[in-house]
Amino acid sequence: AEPAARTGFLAFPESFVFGVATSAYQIEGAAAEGRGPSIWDTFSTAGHAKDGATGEVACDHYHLFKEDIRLMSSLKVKAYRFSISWSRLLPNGDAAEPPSEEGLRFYSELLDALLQAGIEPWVTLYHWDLPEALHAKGGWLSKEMIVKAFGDYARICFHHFGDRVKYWITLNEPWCSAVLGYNTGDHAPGYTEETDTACYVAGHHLLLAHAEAAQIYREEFAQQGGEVGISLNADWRQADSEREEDLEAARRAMEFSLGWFAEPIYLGDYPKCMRESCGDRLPSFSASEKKKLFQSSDFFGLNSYSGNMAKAPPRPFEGTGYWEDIGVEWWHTDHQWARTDMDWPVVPWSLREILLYVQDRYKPMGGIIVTENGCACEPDISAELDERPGALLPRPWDGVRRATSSDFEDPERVRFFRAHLSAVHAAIERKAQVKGYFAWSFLDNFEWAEGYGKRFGIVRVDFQTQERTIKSSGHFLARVFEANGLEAPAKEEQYPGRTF
Ligand code: GBH
Repeated sequence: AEPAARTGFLAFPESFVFGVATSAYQIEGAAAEGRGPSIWDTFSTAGHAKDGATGEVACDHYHLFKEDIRLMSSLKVKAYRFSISWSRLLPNGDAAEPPSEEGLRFYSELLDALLQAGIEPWVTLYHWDLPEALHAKGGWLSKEMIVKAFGDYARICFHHFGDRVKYWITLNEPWCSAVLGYNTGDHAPGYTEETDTACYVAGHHLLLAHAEAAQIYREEFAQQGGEVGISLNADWRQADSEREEDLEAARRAMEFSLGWFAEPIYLGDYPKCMRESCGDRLPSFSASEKKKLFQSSDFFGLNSYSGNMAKAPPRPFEGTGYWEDIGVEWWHTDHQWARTDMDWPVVPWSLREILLYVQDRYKPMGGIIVTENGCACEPDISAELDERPGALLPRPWDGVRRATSSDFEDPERVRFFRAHLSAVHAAIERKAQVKGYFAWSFLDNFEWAEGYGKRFGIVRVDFQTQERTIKSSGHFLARVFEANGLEAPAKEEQYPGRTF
C-alpha cells in the first residue's frame, strides 16, 4: 500500500524541553539499603498491590542508574524528571538527625552523571512515598507536624542538590495522595472513606506543605537561581451535551479535580463550588496561608493521561463524601473510544483542551510543563487482557503485530504519543504557553496498585533479569526529541472523535 500522506511537520519552539519521567518507589528498588520504610513499603508488603507486588527491587535503578543514563542519552532526552525518596535521605523522617550519607551519595552521583550526559534534572520531592515514621505521627492528617517535616526535608534537598538542580517539583499529584490515599484506599496509606472529610484534610495539608517548601526555596535559596513548581493531575471533562446542567457538571468535575489544588495557588482560594458542596468539611485557609499559597508555583506542572464526558445526574446524589460532593455522573464514556490497558479512554484532543483551559483560567507564570503523559499498552500481554469480561473493544491496535520476546514493537504507544504530541502542538498554536513535555515513563516499572502487569515504559524491563530493551516508541520519541518535532499523524492514525 501507498504510504499515507502526511499533513506536515509539527515543529516545537526552540527552547521546548523534551524529557522522560519516573519516580523513586517505582524504579529504585534497594528498599532496605540504608532507606527507611515508607507508606508504600507498608502498603505493598501487606499485599495491597496486584499479585503481591512490591517496590523492593523494581527496576533496581539504584544499582543500574549509570546504565540507565546511558540509555537516556541514546534516546536523546534533554531532561529527566525523577523523584527523591524522602526515607532514603531521612530513614526515620526526622530532619533533626543528619541525612543518610548513603542516600545523599546516591542522588549526588545520579545528578553528576546526568549533568555529565547533558541531561537537565527535574526533581520531584514527593512522589507518594511518605516515611512510615511520619505516617505514624499522623502523616498528611497532622497539620503542624507534616508541614514542618516537609519543609525541613525540602531544605535538605535544596541545600545538598540545589547547586545542580534548577527545576524542583514539590508534590506529584496531590489529588492522588488525597483521594486515592484517604478516600478510595487504592493507594497508601489505604484509608477508605471512614469519614467524608479525610481527603479534604489531607489535601489541605498537602497544599500547605507545598507552599512551605516553595517559600523556603524562594527565601533561603534564591541565589541558586532555580524554579519551584508543583505537578497536578487532571483529565479533561467534556460536557456530554450543551444543556446548561451538563456544562455545569463538566465545570464542577474540573474544579473538584484540578481546581481543588490549582485555585488556592492561582486564584487565591478553593473553588466556590467546593465550598458550597462541602461547607466546613473543607478546611479553610487563614489570610496568611492564602498569601503564602498565592502564586507559589513558578510553573504549572500538568500530568494528564485521558479524558471523559461529564453530565448532570438525573437526581442529586444522596449523602456526603468526595464523589457525592461533586455530584457529577462519572465515567459516562463514549464507547467508541479506545482504551489503554489501564482502561483509560484514549482521547488526544482532551490534552489540547485541558492545556487551553489551564492557560485561560490560571495564566500560569512560567508557563505549563506537561510533566507526565503516556499509556499502558503492551501487545504481548493484551491477549490475556482482551479476555477480561466486559472489556471495551475495539482497541486501536487490534490486528497489529504482536511483540515477540526479542522485539518490542509497541505501535499503539507510538500512535498514542504521536496523537498527544500533536495535541500539545495544537495547544501551543492556540497560544497555550506550554514549555515542555515529559513522557511517562522512561522504564516499565512498579505501577502502584497495579503492580508490574501494566507497562508504561518506552524501555522494556525484564523484571527477572533487569534487562532493558528500547521499544519502538522509544525510538520514535528519540527522533521527535532530536528533530524537535514530528510528522503530523496521518488520517487513518487518528482516533475517533474530534480531530485537531
Ligand atoms: C500518574 O498518575 C502517576 O504520577 C505515576 O506515578 C503513575 O505511574 C502514572 O500516572 C500511571 O498511572 O478514566 O479518564 O478518568 C496518574 C493519575 C488518575 C490518571 C486517574 C488517570 C483516570 C483516567 N491518574 N485518571 S479517566
